[in-house]
Amino acid sequence: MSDLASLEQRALTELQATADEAALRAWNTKYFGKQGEVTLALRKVGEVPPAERKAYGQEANRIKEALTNAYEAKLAGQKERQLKQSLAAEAIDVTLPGRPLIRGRLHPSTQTLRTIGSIFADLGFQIYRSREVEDDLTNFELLNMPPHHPARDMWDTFHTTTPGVLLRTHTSPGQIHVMREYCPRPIRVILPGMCYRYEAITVRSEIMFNQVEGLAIGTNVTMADQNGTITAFARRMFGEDRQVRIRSSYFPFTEPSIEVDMDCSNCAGKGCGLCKRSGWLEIMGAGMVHPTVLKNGGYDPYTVSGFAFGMGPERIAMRKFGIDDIRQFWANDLRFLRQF
Ligand code: FA5
Repeated sequence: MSDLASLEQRALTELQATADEAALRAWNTKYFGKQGEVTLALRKVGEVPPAERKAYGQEANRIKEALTNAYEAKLAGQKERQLKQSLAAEAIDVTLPGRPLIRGRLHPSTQTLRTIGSIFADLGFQIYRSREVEDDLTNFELLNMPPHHPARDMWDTFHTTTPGVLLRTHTSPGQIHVMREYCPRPIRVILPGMCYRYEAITVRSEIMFNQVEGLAIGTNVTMADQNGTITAFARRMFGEDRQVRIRSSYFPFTEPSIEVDMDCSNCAGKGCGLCKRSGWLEIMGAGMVHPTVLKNGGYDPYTVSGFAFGMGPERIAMRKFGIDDIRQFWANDLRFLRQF
């Protein structure tokens, strides 16, 4: 019993003397490890004469518990001290202002596409996404341009190495995809997206540019519907007092075909540098869907009719924002892009 008492005293004194966590753990191994002094003392219960065994066992257990409690209290204190120290040493100054994030913005083409989309949404048009890689059949033939048709000269094309597969030159092949998907139901959609043409790059022409195609098909759709839709669009896009001029034109996939001009927003029709002194700016090509195209889409041209149009959002953005060079759109120059 006296061994136990001196063991407890010694262990407590040594525990008080430990200065860090490593020393604490070493103390724990010395007293509570497999060969630790407390472990051995407990194991000795069997060797104690039976008369003293009970008292010895009780005392040994009390000491074990007292030392374990003291150890755990000291360990917790030690951990708390360490945490306080590291909080003091690695203090974060939460009053420092954060680093400002550079705010992105939408590309002027995207902004224009969204404006166009929302105007046509108000007119009841849905957006239909169509592929940029097309075949010759859909980009040309089904739009009433068989091979060797002279109208193909209007659209110089990027061909892929797979014969007959090309980058679409306009969004019009999308008309075929919508018609074949919707037939025989009526249609009112716009088809926005990239087009590609093998052309000389100038201040007005790029080799890749967006178009927004429009297509409305149903019974009794007339040129009046077409002109009303286009005029409503032009006024929402460019101003309520805009005048629209319809000229006759030619596209193989519309009959009759028209070209739409709007009075120059810069000079209100008086004539200036922007409109080349004519007072008018061209905004899109359009027309009544050609019977052959309706047939290729699955519709009966004797019972339904429709109109289609195609415009260039970059050209529209140029007018709206006063941009004088279309090459700026894909030049990735932040000085240009930050202005919108
Ligand atoms: C067409 O592409 C016809 N598919 C439009 C159409 C659709 C007519 C439906 C009738 C019915 P066009 O080649 O004119 O037509 O192009 C239409 C618009 O695309 C032009 O008014 C112009 O705004 C834009 N565009 C054409 N080529 C370029 C180019 N190289 N760079 C930038 N914009 C272009």
